[in-house]
Amino acid sequence: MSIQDSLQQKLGRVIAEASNEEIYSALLKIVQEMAKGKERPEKKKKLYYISAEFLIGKLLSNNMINLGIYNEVRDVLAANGKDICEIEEVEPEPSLGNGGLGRLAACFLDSISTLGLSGDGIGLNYHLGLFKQEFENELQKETPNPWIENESWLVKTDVSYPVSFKGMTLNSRMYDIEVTGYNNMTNKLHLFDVETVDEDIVENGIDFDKEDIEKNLTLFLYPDDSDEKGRLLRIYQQYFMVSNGARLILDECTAKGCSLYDLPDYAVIQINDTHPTMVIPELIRLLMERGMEMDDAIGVVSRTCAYTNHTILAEALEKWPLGYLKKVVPQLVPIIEVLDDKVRRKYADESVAVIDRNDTVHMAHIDIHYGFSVNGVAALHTEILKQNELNNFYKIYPEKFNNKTNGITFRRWLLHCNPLLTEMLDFIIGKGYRSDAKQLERLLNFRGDQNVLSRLQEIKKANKEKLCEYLMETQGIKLNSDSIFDIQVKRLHEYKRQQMNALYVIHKYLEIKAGKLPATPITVIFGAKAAPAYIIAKDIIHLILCLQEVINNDPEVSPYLKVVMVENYNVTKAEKLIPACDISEQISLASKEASGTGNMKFMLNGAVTLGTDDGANVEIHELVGDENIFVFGASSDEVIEHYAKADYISREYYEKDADIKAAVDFITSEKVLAVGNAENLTRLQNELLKKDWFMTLLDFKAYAKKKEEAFKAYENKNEWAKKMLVNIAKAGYFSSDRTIEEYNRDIWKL
Ligand code: 26M
Repeated sequence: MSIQDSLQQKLGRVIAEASNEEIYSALLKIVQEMAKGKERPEKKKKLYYISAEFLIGKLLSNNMINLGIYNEVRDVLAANGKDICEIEEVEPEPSLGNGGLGRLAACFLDSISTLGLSGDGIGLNYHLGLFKQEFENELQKETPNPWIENESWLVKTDVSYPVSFKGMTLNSRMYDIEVTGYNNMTNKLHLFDVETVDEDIVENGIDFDKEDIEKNLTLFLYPDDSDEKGRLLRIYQQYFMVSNGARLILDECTAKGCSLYDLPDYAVIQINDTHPTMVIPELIRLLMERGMEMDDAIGVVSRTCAYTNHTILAEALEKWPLGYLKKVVPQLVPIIEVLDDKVRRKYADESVAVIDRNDTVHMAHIDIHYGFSVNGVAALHTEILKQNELNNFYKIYPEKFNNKTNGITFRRWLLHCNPLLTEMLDFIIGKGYRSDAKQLERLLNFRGDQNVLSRLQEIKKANKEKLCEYLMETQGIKLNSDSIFDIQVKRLHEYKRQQMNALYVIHKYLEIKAGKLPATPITVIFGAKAAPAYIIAKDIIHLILCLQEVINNDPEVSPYLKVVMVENYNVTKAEKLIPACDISEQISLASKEASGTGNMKFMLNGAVTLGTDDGANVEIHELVGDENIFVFGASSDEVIEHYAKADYISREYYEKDADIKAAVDFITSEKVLAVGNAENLTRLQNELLKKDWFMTLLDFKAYAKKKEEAFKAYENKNEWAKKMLVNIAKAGYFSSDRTIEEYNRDIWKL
């Protein structure tokens, strides 16, 4: 049946007369039926990717692209007076992740299916995704973010397990989301839920009773990107996820005839950061319950589990007081004690213990001792793990450590979000790059082709215009599509240094006020959510919103400089912002950003990186060469040395440099105080002067200088277009298809 016919059949009437909502729900059903027909037959060995977060974003268009029906649907709709973009607007975004780690898991599922590998995701069915961000009085306000509607991608299954906590047993329910691969079969994302969850316990914003576990267990995705709160509930969530996951895995394997002693031949479990680490003691417990000796169980589990580390930030490394585990999951405590005991008998080094002298359980230590693989997410990150953060473990288990540089799915981050660029690429280098991303390098042959360079500029301009329209409609902000779009979008964190970008904005503002005008007007765009309990992060948002007020309303300055903070930055907004970007801000303090994946998305869409040699920026730098990236700032070695010597004093930089002083002083100037709060602004200023843990002032001058260089380079339109071209051409390496091939080759061996 043609798309036209099946759409009409589902709608029960002609397309032209149906509402966007009706069309959305009809398409959802069509896609689900098509995906069902492509389910993978069971294979002997399967990957289980366990993650507390899967930031999948909207699914309709992506699924249609992967099923190969997107263009036909778009054209059928258009022929009936409907715009596919408006249909897309109807779908709520499932924001089931905080940022990079959750989005990575989603890209991985896409690539696993696309490569035809047998692998499912296991996670939690949060009823409310990451909070919705609203701006009120130049401050972030959090409101609930529901995404489950009557018609949704979730398919209820008959899988259910009783999960026991101290003094309470909860019955689970498994829901599935079909994960369609590009031109291939489908795998599943299994999301576990409790049927007793009650959305009515949420009040004023995102508050709720933290102790009513039956009603709140899967109610919320934790909004903390690094600092922890409500930790007991977090343990409930984690155990619920892994206990369900472990039973599903054992059930599936036994159904395939696995004897449990050869579990590693049937299953490999990738542990996404330490959030699912309790799967290790839980599997040991379940195997013992099924009659296995403890030592055998430990051996089997250790050959099944592999661990990915995503951060070296100390505050983000999970450590649970043993007392918490006793309160929530006492059944795991004797097992964790044995795991600790075995380590202590073998290694005298206190720093590798599972339970430390303060009775705190170090979750990553369980993964490293009792998993067979430990990987970092970019070359530099893995080196830092080996040589610094996890050096004591690396000395014990050098063979376990390996690098898997992150990647992104080109289906979402090119084909879907940038149809104009996709069309051009199809035309000049053929469609092969869609499944073999390295073929993007063919674009290099067109470096001297004036038509191609002009077309790249036209496409960028068109994408900027589209973004302008969107921001006008959604936030009532008028932007100039002929200005340079300089964009920093990512979670708000001091190590990512949005505050350094904000200081530059002040610096530029003061320059313009003094009569020094930029050759081309500049638009600085931010998008970021701050963890609700992260005070300084919220103060940084406040500063940016105040600057937006002050600068955009200053008629002397606003023709040359505009600042915009996009409200509620999420996957959907990223898809609109990234294709419109000229300069990609990747300015973390070197050594702190494990990889970054936004940097890859921007590059793929023809933005030029302005960044530090940190995370995957290092690899971008190597691929595109010095001429096609703007790199500045202290190296990771220098930064690590500053920390070791504790010799960085931010005030010295403030006192000896007039530009730094002027920019920092401006934070509490009359102009800013007229629109903002003294409390927030003073606190932020003091943080920069007295602490500045992430060394903003250390790199500020180098940053400002490099940014001027980038702006100057932009003036030569043709040379800039060549930089765009090289960035796109070299982005192939960052396809998550490549990343997943490496995981499979070195770790999963499916
Ligand atoms: C912690 C406590 C309580 C609740 C949640 C958390 C928590 C949630 C997410 C802590 C960390 C979380 O994510 C860390 C993360 O996103 N790391 C990023 O991972 C990306 C994918 O590998 C990398 O590209 C980024 O550099 C890294 O910051």
